[in-house]
Amino acid sequence: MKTQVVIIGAGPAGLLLGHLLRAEGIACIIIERATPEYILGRIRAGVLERTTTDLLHRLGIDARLNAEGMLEDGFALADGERLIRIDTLGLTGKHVTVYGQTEVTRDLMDAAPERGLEIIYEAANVALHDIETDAPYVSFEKDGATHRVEGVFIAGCDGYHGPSRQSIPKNVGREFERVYPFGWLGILANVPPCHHELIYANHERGFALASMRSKTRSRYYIDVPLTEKIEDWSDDRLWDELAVRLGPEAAANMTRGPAIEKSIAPLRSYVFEPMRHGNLFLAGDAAHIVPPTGAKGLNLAASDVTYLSDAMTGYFNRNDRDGVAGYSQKALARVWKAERFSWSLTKLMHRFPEDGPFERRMQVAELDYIASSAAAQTGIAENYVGLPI
Ligand code: RFL
Ligand code: PHB
Repeated sequence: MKTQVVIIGAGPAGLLLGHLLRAEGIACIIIERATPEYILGRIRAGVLERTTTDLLHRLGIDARLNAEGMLEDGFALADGERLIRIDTLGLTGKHVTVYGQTEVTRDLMDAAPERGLEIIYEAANVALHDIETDAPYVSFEKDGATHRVEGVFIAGCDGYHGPSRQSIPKNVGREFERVYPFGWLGILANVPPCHHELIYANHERGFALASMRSKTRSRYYIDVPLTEKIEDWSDDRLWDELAVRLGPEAAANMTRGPAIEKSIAPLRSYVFEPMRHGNLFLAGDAAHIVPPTGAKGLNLAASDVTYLSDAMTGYFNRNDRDGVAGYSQKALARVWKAERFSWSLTKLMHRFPEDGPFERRMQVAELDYIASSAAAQTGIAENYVGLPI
């Protein structure tokens, strides 16, 4: 098989890129290891930046987003005593939208056939070849046969563990990494949210987040040591812990219910530079990971593929090579700012085991400063709604 762009991975990065390229008449194929059901079963992001919703509007894949997405005017930081409200709408003129990654992915998958976007699911042993040449290709196995797809470019949208980044020789790239000493234990339940806006809490027992998917479905998280086992967290134990960490007001409004999903995700900051090697381009989690505290992961995948589709469109439709040459640098400039924001909010809102009384006082002072300063709140709001693309 021959195409223009071979995309590996049908997560948000790969699906968005595929649609953006198809909208410009560029041929592409997505090769995905898992089944659609498996991908849709993963509960991940919940908050979309304006930049991401703008992209879905631009693609016209927004009917459900418009009907079901919840526009949020702000969110709160809880410091154990009070709620510090960050009025994102008032401070930046922008909302964020609560609309789950599962729903975004489903909408993009459903729109694929009518837009001529081919997705090959359940492809085994996906491997990249000759990425440094003008004739790169991807091989995979399916239905007992080995297949080969040739393209001008390969887009590695296969997440943190996928083969794309790993096919880049070790000596040409540089990794930057910070691993955190805790994970987030998340629960999804069909109960109304305890508050109309998200609450990020720094309590003496640890971090908690009250989030939501709709008016009848809530998503909550607490941080736990990485040694913690999910079997040790009954629903009751988790609800009790959430009630303590989120504080009396949220607890009073919290409706408990059985978990429809419960899992622990490790936290990591990671960047791989450069995001291009030869004719392979990395996008989304394949190139970088942020801790979820800033709600940036999916949104960064969306900004990467916006840059990448513009670059590839220039190459194929206007014979302009500057875009592909500048992709990595342009994407990384935005990635690093989101890394900084996610890392700083993680540091501010979590109790690190290695921290002593000095670090704690720093958190208290910073939260107090944020509570009293419109300038500080504006900085947080501007990053939370998403920096310009
Ligand atoms: P994905 O979603 O991991 O998709 C990669 C796809 O590649 C496939 N793949 C392969 N395909 C072929 N061959 C192989 N060998 C392959 N190996 C892998 C995989 O099956 C998969 O389908 O990466 P992508 O597209 O870059 O998207 C990134 C986002 O998924 C991620 O950044 C976010 O979920 C992060 N995230 C959040 N982001 C936000 O913007 N807002 C949030 O509120 C938010 N909350 C979260 C999050 C991530 C979380 N977890 C579990 C990591 C909350 C959590 C708990
Ligand atoms: C979520 O709803 O899953 C969510 C929301 C905000 C975050 C992280 C996760 O910062």
